Amino acid sequence: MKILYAAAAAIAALIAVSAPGLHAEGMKAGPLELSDAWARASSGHEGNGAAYVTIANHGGEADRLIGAKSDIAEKTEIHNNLMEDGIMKMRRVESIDLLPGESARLQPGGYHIMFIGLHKPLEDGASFPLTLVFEKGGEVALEVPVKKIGAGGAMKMNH
Ligand SMILES: [Cu+2]
Repeated sequence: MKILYAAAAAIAALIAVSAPGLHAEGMKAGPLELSDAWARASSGHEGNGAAYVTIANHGGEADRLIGAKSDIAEKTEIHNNLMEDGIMKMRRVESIDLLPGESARLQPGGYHIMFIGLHKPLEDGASFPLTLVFEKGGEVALEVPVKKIGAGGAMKMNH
């Protein structure tokens, strides 16, 4: 199954590179479908970055996102944003549940893939490879386009 996933990821990466405008179409990896992957462009002095993706589980069994890997930063972690004493804080989490028939949406203000210690800024219009690790689905590689911070996206990041 691993080989199938790798092939699907390679094809999806090719599509992402050749047609950067086509990101509404999800990328299938077994019962999982990844769509709307993007990362926030970082400014020059910012050491951290974040990426977002929607993960749909079309299968009959639950799976879990248990990790993420990239070589753009010293550490790549799964995080969640939580409101604590009226302040938005981020916490590292071990996993994100992917229930059958449901979608987990990683988005600003909620779950995200965190890059700690970026080797270089994430520039608008660029893209980079990210590998998501699933408990049952194994490793799935995708290409993440970098986009400018949108309106309302300037959330303070407190670790
Ligand atoms: Cu974070």
